[in-house]
Amino acid sequence: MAERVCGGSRGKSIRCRAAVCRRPSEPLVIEEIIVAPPMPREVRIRVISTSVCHSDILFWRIKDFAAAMFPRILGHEAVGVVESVGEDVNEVSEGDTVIPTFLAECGECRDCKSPKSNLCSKLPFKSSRTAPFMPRYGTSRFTDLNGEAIYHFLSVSSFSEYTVVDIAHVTKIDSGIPLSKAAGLLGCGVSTGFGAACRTANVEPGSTVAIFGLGSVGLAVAEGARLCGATRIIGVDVNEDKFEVGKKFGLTDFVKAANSENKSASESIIEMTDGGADYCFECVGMASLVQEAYACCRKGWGKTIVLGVDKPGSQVIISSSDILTTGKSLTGVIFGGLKPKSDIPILLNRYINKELQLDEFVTHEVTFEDINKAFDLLIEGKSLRCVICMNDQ
Ligand code: CXF
Repeated sequence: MAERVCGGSRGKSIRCRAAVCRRPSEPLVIEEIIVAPPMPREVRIRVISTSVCHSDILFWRIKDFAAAMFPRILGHEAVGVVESVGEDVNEVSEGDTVIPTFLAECGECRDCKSPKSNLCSKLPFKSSRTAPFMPRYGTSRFTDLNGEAIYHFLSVSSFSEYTVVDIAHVTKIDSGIPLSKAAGLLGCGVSTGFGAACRTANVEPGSTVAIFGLGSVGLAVAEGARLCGATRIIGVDVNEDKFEVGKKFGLTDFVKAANSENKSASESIIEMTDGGADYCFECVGMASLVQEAYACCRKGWGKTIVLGVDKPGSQVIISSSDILTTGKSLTGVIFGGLKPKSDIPILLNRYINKELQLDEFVTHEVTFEDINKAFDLLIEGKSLRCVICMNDQ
């Protein structure tokens, strides 16, 4: 029978609590589940804290798409401690502090070896299926108490006291660092925004930046742009309160999206910047906003970067003559173009050195039992990040 406690659990199944998504859009149910031991090249992690990101909400809601696989354990932003490792895992050992990520870095494939890509081709990111199983074996490590398999999510599934993650998706953190609950944010939101500004766009000092969507990802773009020396950082959102929040991450101006007056956000930005922003970031996941962002990036050298996750099948329309004659570029990026194992420790050091703001993204904290409150806060636009603290086991 599965063990309830961690001591001496290596090689055995663990019985623990998880917040299971049984049906789309319904509150998660805290229930006991069984977590199998890690297979070769896998790691079983005791989750310390986790947070809800908009992608969890997107896939929690989806009813009629192939990715809607239930029951499922969502969650992909977390920090934890290694409980045990499977065979052939040398990179981490029991007791190590780790950040799991939805993006892999095997370190061996052509992409991992190239500085130009973060898209590991050995364990590739498949957005349409959102990783319902362990990536190497195509099987689940979770079962409910009736013996039914529970699907994984984005190779992380952190809404559980214990989870199993492939070693290619695990970044070891220096255990000497006093661990902040905000560290898990480096597993998705903050790295995505920060990396998009600093790595993908490579924002230069003195540049003008426009950010569509001022959630955590958008504000992490602002934080990155601020640290790169951008002089004007314009935030676009439907919620005016976001300007005040965004000032501490470097926002200098605000444009209300869809603000009537017969003027679109892109028109306002073109006027404010005398022709368009040097860099535009779409952080919502809405095709119409990608078009808006592209419309207001500067001809000749403007760059638009898409970070937001839109509904499957959604299409962006840009005229081919605009593409031909404006010289602007448009690109999308996953995880801000960062390689998790190589770059998360660098970001963490910048945080320790008090350059990169991380704690400022955590606006709320709840216990695991209250995980559904964390969903509500994000859906209502009241939180940037709500950290869910697992109880000591
Ligand atoms: C990700 C979040 C998880 C789903 C795919 C997109 N965002 C950042 O790159």
